[in-house]
Parts: sequence; C-alpha cells; structure tokens
Amino acid sequence: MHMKPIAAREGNHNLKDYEQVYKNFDWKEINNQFSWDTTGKVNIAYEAVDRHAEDPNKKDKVALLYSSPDREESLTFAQLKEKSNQFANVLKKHNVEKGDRVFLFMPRSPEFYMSFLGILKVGAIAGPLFEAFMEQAVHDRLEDSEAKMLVTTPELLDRVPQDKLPHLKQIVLVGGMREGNQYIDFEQEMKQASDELEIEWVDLEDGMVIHYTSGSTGKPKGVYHVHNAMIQQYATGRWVLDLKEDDVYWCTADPGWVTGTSYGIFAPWLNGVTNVIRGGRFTPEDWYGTLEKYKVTVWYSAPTAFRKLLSAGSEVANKFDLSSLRHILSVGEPLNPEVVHWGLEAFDKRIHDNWWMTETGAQLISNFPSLPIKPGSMGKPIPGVEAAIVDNEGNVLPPKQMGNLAIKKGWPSMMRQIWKRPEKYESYFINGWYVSGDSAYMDEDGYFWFQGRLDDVINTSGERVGPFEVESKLIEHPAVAEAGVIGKPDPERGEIIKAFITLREGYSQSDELLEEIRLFVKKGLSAHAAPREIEIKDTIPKTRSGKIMRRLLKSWELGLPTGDTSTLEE
Ligand code: 6R9
Repeated sequence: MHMKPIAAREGNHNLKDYEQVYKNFDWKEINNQFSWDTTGKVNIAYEAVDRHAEDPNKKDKVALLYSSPDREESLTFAQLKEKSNQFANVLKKHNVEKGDRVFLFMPRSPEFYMSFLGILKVGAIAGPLFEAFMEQAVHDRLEDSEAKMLVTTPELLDRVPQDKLPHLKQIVLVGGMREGNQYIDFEQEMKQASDELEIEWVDLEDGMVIHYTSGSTGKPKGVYHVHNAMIQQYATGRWVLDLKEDDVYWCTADPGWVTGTSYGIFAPWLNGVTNVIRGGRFTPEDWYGTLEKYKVTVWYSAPTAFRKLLSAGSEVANKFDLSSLRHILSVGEPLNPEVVHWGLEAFDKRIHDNWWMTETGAQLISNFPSLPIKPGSMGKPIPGVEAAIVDNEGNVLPPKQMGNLAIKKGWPSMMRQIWKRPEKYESYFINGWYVSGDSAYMDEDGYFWFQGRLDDVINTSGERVGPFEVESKLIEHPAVAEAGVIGKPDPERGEIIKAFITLREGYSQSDELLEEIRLFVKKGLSAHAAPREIEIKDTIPKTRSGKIMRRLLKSWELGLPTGDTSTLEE
C-alpha cells in the first residue's frame, strides 16, 4: 500500500534537525542536565521532583494535576517533594531498606504517586501492579519478586493471599483501614511523618522499578530497570514528547504498564512539566472533557483508545474545545493509517507513533515532530540508538527485507535483569543485538514498519498477555482438560483472546459452562486476560515434545494454510 507522507510539523520544536543530531549524538551530552554529573550521587526521584522543588521559579508550579469523577487535587513540586519525603520516612520507620521490593496495588491516585516516589527515595525498588489483577496474578508477582511490603487499599486487600506470601512483611492501607492491627494506616502515619528526609543516594546502576510482563512461555517476567534509565526518559521527553516548560501533559496509561511509569511519571517530571493524571473508566466524553478542561497540550495514548474515539464519531469530538492540543503520540500496538488520517481530521494534528517495550524502558523508534510521517510506520530510531533488522543469527539484513527488529545493546534505559532468571535475560541477546520478538522491515528511507509478533504473545487493547498464563488458569477449572490460547485479530482491540479447550469426562458443552469458564479466568487473573471467545475441541494440537501448537490453532481460526506440521503429535 502506498500512502503519501504527512509533512513534518511546522514551527518550533525540540529536535529541529533529526538527521543531523542523530549522526553526531553521544549520550554523555545528556548527563550534564543532572546534578549527579558533578556529585556522582543519584536518585531518579530527586531529579524528577526535589530538584524542581528546590528551584525558586519552579517550586510552586503544579506537578501533579489529579482528577477522577469524584476527586480533584493538585500538588506543586514542593508539595510532592514533602509528601514523598513523608512516605519515605514511613518506609524507613518500618525498616524498608535499599534494594527491598515494595509493590503498589491500587488505582491511580495522588497517594499512588507519593508512595511510588517515596519508595525510590529510600533506594527501594517499586513494583506497580494493575488494579484489575485478581488473586493469582497478584500472588505470582509478589511471590517472584519476594516483595517485603505492599501498598494497597482496603477494597483490594481481599485479592492478596497473605498466607501464601512468606516474604510479605507489611501491608500499607490507603484510604481506610481493615480490622486487625497488622496493617499500616497510610493517612495516620503520613500525618506523623516528618517531611524532611535524608534521601538515599544510589548508583546509576541500582534498581528502581520492576515491571512484570508476559512472554509466550512461563510465568510473567520481572523486568528490572535502574536509575540510569532517567537519561533516556528525560531525553525522549524532549525529542519525542516535545515537552516544553509550559506544557500540560497527559499520558493516559496506567502505571501498572511501563508507559504509565516511564512516560506517566519520569519523562514529564524529569522535564519539570505539569502532569495530568485521570482516574476512572474510559469514555469518549470523559477523555475529551479532560483534554478540554485542563487545556492539555501534549497527549500520549494508545491505538485502542484512538480507535474507540474514532468509532464514537466526530459529533462527540465536536462538542469539545480541543484547540490546546499541540502534540499527540501513540504507543502499544500498530497505529493504523486510518487512525492517523482520522487524527488529522478530528484534531487537525498528526498522531506520532512510537515503538518500545517494557524491556527497553523508554522509546527507541519514533516519529519526531520534525520528520514527515509515513502512516503505518513506527518512525526512525532516536538519537543514540542503532536499530536494525537481523536474521536469526544476528546478521543485519538489507532494507525492505523482513526479519527480527533488533537494537544494538547498550542504550541507557535498557533492562538490566529479568528478576532471578539470568538465562531468560541472556536469551534476548544475539550477537550484540537485543532481539525484540517483533518482526519488521526498514524501508529505503530508514523508517521501520511493524509486521507482527514472532512469538505467541497476544496484544489485546495494548496489553501484553501471555497465552501460557491464560492456559494455566483455564486448566485449573474442573471442566477443562487442555487449553490452547491465541490472539484473534479484532478491528477495535487489535487482538482478542480466543481459547480452544477440551473438556474433561462428564462435562458437556453449554453456554453456561463457557461463561463460567470465562469468569473463572477473569476472577482468577484479570479482566483483560479473560478469553472473549472459547471454542471446544476434541483435541488440542501439540508437538511431539508436548508444546501446544498455537500457530496451528491460529491458522485454523483464520482459515490460513497450516504450514509445516511435521512436529505435530500423532
Ligand atoms: C511500550 C509497550 C511491547 C510490544 C512490542 C510490540 C507492541 C509497542 C508498538 C507496538 C506496533 C507500535 N508495540 N509499540 N507494535 N507499533 N508503535 O507497549 O510495552 O507492553 O512491553 O509491549 O507491544 O509488539 O513488542 P509492552
């Protein structure tokens, strides 16, 4: 398909001559933006908040602009510094130390952000979890990380299997208490805590965040990031988000997802910009209303949301004044050219697609304001990053040839570990390249074009779901003997989860049973992991070594040729 490029954005922006900067760039140029460049001591929370709080011109600027349907609150940089200091002191009082894992399982709220920053300030490692997670998902992540403390709410506490988590020493409850004196009352302890803190200065290579993400096999992986990530989160905040002093920035992602931390916390605050956080459920009216009310200038969202806005129609968009918008970005799944064109109509703005992963910690490939956009392309590598298409041995392929999308190892925000699984970590790297698991090609102008996942990972509404985790849950249901799970293409959600199952003796197909099985996954794992479609089969195709052949299930589903089935079990 040939599509006319959309011209570069006119006017003043932060990366005016991409090609020139790209050619000459060295990451060291960024270091002098930070105080640690002279002191050698670092803490990302200091650079994101305290530094601005100590600046007389910035301290009273709004850092956090929080709203939800029933609450509105704003915090300046000075206030955010105090609140996060207080929480850090609460943590210290309860013996949280450098390197300890402290997890957060709660909805977006000002308390979430105070806690998150407080955790970093004592040198501990923060582990944010989606509030939608159910018991099994919560358990697996807290168990694997050996989290010592959890910050949650009384409402979510029932999903925390405390008796099965020997490492979990303390639970902080935000917004109310539950019976029993084993819990720490957030509100009460915050009141008593000092807002003066000796921040824990750490090394650039010390851990700061663990995000759990799904692969195609095994339990979710703990992707471990270090303070050094700030270099790239700051730089991409300028080049890609195009953040400037007076911007009002809104990233719609939940901090349970890497986009909600790297770009919902770090990039905006490292750049000293006002950060809008909106809680509550998605509706087109609510989102347009948020853009209008706070006069958002830079907006970072995802294709699945844009597609929902598109299908809500322009009548809805036209009810709102969206003239404050200057720059719009998208990540998480392929951004359909149709959506790019809708963006031009609805907002008279380009939507800038960019590509990265939980493991990469920050954006790597992007459409910059100063580049023409080829609708459907993810753009070009950011300065300081070498991207290529490689074969399975790690040899670079020529333009227009499809292969593995790979990045030369060593960008600042790269993950440094898969928690407790060094062999898993090593398996990402071939011949000096980080191999992403995505297939893509590069065109003759150096633009990258996403083609698909090479493994079986499902991308539903921008969420990565591992088929293995869903299959494991399915077969815990008494009626299910075997299960194979695939992503089925869907116009709005990108993919939906489809499960193929075989039934145990004594069970027969009925709509009630299928619904019960679906709810079983939803209640056990999370709503986004529950299969939207379940189909009963006589057998699930497997290889001779017993691996579920999801590729074959997918071919059947889509009516495609089945390819090589030589390893199929008799
Ligand atoms: C940040 C984030 C990573 C996977 C990635 C790819 C898909 C992300 C994309 C995209 C096409 C884009 N993905 N951005 N696919 N175009 N612009 O999404 O992290 O949740 O780890 O997902 O998402 O398949 O490998 P994560």
